[in-house]
Amino acid sequence: MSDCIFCKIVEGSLPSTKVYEDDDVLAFRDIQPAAPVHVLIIPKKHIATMNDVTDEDGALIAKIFAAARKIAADLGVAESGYRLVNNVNRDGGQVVYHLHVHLLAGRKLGALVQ
Ligand code: IU
Repeated sequence: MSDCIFCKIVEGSLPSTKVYEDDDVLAFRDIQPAAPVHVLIIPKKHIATMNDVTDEDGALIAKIFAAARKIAADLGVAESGYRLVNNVNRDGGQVVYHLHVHLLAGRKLGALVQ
């Protein structure tokens, strides 16, 4: 998907501040952090939204959550706590159409929905 910003980050043609990478998953700092820790965890493979995840992606989704656990531990927020968020389509507030999980932490987070 050539005009996908996150695919360009995966390819390295756009810069990012990486916090985790393996063969299938990349995580990097959000450019507009909503909390002291705000990391986006993405599959390297282009999947537009959660609606496009298939049963074959089960191991990949598990890897995204495993990465979240590791990142939370590495950044020292596992015990204090963190929130994982996936926005889907317009009403969910999705802006970038490449599947991503927000990892938010570093302060007491407020209401889930505004
Ligand atoms: P959303 O769930 O699609 O609404 O979140 C997209 C996030 O991607 C949002 O928090 C942006 O600040 C973030 N982001 C980014 O980190 N780097 C970028 O180049 C772009 C968006 I475009």
